Amino acid sequence: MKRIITLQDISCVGRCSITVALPVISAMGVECGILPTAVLSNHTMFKHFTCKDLSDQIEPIADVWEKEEITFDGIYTGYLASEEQCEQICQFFDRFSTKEGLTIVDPAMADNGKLYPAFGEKFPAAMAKVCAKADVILPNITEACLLTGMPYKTEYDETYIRELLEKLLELGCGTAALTGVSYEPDKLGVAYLDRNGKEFSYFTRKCAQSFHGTGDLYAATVTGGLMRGLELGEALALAADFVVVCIEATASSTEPRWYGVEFESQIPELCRMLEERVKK
Ligand code: PXL
Repeated sequence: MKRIITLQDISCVGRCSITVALPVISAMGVECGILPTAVLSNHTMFKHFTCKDLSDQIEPIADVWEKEEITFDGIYTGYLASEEQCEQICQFFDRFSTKEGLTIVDPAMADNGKLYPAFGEKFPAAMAKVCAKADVILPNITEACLLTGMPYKTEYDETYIRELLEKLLELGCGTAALTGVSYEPDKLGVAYLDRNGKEFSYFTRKCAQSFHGTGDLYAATVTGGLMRGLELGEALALAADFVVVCIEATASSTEPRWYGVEFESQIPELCRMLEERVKK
């Protein structure tokens, strides 16, 4: 069984980061180790939150893993707590990434044209350095603009998306996969470009409602799919299909949308979708 390590926060309530990555990746048949970078009462889209930064734990934990010769087939990072922590995560990549292993960075820091509340203006430049270490990055359009300095647009064409992808590759990552791409009102999807010029895109129907935490659910599912041997395009498509299934399962819920998507009831469906695609 493949083993990955995911570095992101624990938001105790609100279905994001580790509370999504751990159940989803485990259900996909991949061992999921965690390195919590901060503990929050809940994610920062609620009105109030506490945050205990765990930066001082990263190095001692990494030291022990090195001593114990613990290795990972993949490293997957999400929400990070500070600019300094981004620097520490870069060092973690230098210590633990291997030629055969995969590094996946979701630069979870912004959406809908805005940085998340806990971050200052300098954060995107620090996250850009983490992206430089990745085989695959998974930004949404807002994050891609903040990482590259491109203007944020809600209406755009394929030329704009291609330019964003090219600029993202200039950060130094192997493949840039842009999420939340939409050229038609009822379609939403993902587009990637790799260093060899390979292009790919995949679209699903666009759901009427949006929920918090879908980016984390998307990145966790991509990570699980890649670790189970799917090609990048297949893993991106599986994750897009699974997020739609989860949003549709959540749509009738009366809970506010910052409680995230109901992925729990859809885990059997994820396993079914995955096994069908792994066999092909
Ligand atoms: O879903 C991304 C995310 C993860 N972790 C924390 C967040 C957010 C988005 O707001 O606040 C703590």
